[in-house]
Amino acid sequence: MTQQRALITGITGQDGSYLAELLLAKGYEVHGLIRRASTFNTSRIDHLYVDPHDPRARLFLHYGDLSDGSRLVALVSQIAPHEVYNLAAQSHVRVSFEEPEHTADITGTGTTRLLEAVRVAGVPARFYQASSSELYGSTTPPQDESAPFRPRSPYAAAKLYSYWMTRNYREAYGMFAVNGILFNHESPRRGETFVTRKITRAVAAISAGRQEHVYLGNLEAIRDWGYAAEYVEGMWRMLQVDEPDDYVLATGVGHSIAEFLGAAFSHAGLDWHDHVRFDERYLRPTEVDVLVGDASRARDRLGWSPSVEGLELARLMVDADIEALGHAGRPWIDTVRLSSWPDASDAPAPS
Ligand code: NDP
Ligand code: GDR
Repeated sequence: MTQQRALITGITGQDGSYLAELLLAKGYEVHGLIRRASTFNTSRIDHLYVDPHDPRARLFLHYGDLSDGSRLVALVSQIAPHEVYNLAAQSHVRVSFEEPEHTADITGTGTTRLLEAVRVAGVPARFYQASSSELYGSTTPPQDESAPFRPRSPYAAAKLYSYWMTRNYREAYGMFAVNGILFNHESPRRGETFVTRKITRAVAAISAGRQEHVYLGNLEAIRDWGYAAEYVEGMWRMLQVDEPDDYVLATGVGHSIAEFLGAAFSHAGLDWHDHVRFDERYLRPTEVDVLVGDASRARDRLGWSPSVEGLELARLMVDADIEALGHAGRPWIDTVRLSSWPDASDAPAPS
């Protein structure tokens, strides 16, 4: 069988690291786009890295940026991937209100640059676009693939443009290009400024006596939180079916930030009311109040269904952050729970 090659943008992020693990375990050669930074920014994938001089190496990293279209054309031509996963983005909703133009350039136009690179390179790659439940904005839940989009932030508006460009390349050029409309998914590798990880890190620091309070914004918002390691399996499955389509991935269960706080703090024997303070800087000019997804299409057509829901995740993340504090803050590397996916159970372990 031909060696499958995948290109992942955003490989240094939460999802990129889990997806790289999953694809390596399935035998893929994995290529990742990384940004040059003044410090190392590969901590989430360092455990996967093998020196490229080693003949067993199957993970290769390339400098590039979604702002640099000619570099994307060169890389796609050189790698000739069978699958392209576009996970890179300015992914923080609150930050997108501070940097709307940059967010439009990377989270929006960046997708077009990559789609165009695949088209211009003439590579018949299947293309995955990281679309988001933020597209639904103020739409009443439960939200499925036919629910209307009402974006409420520069981030969501940029993702909406990417969503439609992905569909347009599918319809205009016959490209196998799909949108995964993913509801919030978290893990011990979640970025530290997203609310779940901010809370679970604070719980660990407070229970270790290193911190007293954590400052948060709106505690009323409801989110449908799933486990990132399970969601990357759904991404991969979207590219394995015969016909391209768009899919929601979600647990179908919503919890408020306050409920997540309750689960996380009580897991460490603490009462969140004693430690949480309000800071208006964490409010958004326009908030998304309730996101709860309906992933029936993914269940019926892809055989995908999640097994970890929000409050269980809160406990899992608290445990991981407590453990991470114990070894000098090194990132905690959980392994993808491959055992629940039958077609991956006999795959080799990541190198
Ligand atoms: P992260 O914020 O953890 O990772 C974002 C990645 O994008 C990082 O690898 C980052 O690189 C990279 N990146 C940022 N800007 C650029 C750029 N200009 N050029 C190239 N790479 C860039 O996001 P997640 O892993 O959580 O999410 C993955 C994708 O899925 C994102 O597009 C996000 O918007 C989307 N999404 C996420 C959901 C979630 O709940 N996690 C839900 C729905 C959609 P660096 O490490 O150098 O900063
Ligand atoms: P979200 O995630 O905006 O849903 O985007 P985030 O964790 O940032 O916010 C979730 C909710 O928590 C409220 N909140 C706070 N949020 C943050 N970050 N910090 C706080 O202190 C705080 N206090 C309360 C927010 O107002 C919001 O209601 C994530 C990202 O991963 C996107 O890239 C992705 O597309 C969506 O999930 C689905």
